[in-house]
Amino acid sequence: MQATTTLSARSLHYLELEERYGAHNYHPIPVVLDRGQGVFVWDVDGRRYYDCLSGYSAVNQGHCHPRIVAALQQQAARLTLTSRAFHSDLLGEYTRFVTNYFGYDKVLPMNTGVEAVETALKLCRRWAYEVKGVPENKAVILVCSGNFHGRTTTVISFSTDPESNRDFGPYTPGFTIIPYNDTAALARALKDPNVAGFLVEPIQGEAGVIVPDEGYLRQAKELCAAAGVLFLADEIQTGLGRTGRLLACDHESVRPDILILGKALSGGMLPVSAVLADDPIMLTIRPGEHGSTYGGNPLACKVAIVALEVLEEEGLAANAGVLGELFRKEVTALRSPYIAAVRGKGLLNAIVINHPHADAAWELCLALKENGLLAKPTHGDKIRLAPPLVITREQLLECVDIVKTSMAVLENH
Ligand code: IF1
Repeated sequence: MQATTTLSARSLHYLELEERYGAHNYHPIPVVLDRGQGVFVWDVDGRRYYDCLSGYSAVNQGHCHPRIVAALQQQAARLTLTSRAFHSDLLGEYTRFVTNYFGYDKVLPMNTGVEAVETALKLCRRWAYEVKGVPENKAVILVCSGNFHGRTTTVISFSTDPESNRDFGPYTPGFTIIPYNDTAALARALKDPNVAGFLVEPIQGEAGVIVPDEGYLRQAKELCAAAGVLFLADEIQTGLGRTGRLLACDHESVRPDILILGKALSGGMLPVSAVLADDPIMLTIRPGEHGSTYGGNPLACKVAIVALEVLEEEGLAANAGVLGELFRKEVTALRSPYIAAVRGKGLLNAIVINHPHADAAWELCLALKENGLLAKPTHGDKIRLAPPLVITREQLLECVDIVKTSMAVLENH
């Protein structure tokens, strides 16, 4: 039985506009949303859904969190952008707040996640030449197969996913790819004296929520430290409470040399990203050597302060830890023959579908949508389920019920 997805004339109208006038760089689930609040979003026909993607973990605080919206509105009416040609009161306030919040000397504010990743790569290379003494243009940064760090030309240069990098060459050199969750491979790669850094996702999100072995991050950090190599943690998706701790690295008490944040740093209001590091690394970039028009703008600073306050004051990391355990326990208890595995940490989880048809995960997502839950497959047979961290126990159990009900579509598929 195919999951029938019925679209109203109103929804079709918007899909047609996108089809006609928008680039075709995505294949979305066929639903047109026009409102969000907390864990819920509504489509243009007023149907309500649990948002189990959370804007790819950008709305950890829930859609349109009232305190964050109020901060956005108030600052938007006062001062939104000065450029870094001048100082602003909020940049000073924000830099103090965010460096104290995460325990680093300095922050370099950017906008999108991939801009922060690019910034971290430049910082790591600059440190390698100026501090470690790597010969000019010889710096190597280690990355993992299955990585996803964004879509700029340099970042896709070290992607192992053809969908991300086919026909976008020539690629940026200076990266060595090693297997994820493999400390022996890392140790071997670290023998190269030109290695400047190791860039890693504490959990690989896009690859299908791949959780490394307990101890991997700690051992990797120790190997990097012993080799005089920087440990760069991309916490853009795993950070900010998503996995049950403030940072996914906190599960192993690992302090990255360079910490990369994005997405929920603004609670889903606007692109805000950040790179944090201590002075010996951060001060290798001097005035005029890096920046961006909107980086550190007053609006972003104000919103980020409140988004981080909400995260802490509402205990969202702890909630993610408790409800994530419950989610994996309840889904496992379904004992569905169509679920090969459920894995994750906190409220970053994925269900691996076991079904002969290649489109089974997609069909299941269409059925989930019909039953009031939005999710999307990643890499074919995995469905990422990552609701906002404000979800309640009752709401989470209702989501599990929706998953249970929707599995029926796979029986006759
Ligand atoms: C898309 C994926 C998720 C990220 C990590 C950096 C970035 C991302 C760990 C770049 C962004 C987004 C991008 C979006 C879909 C989504 C995604 F499927 F692409 F991989 F979440 F898993 N590091 N991830 O997850 O941040 O520049 O986008 O702000 O490109 O389709 P960005």
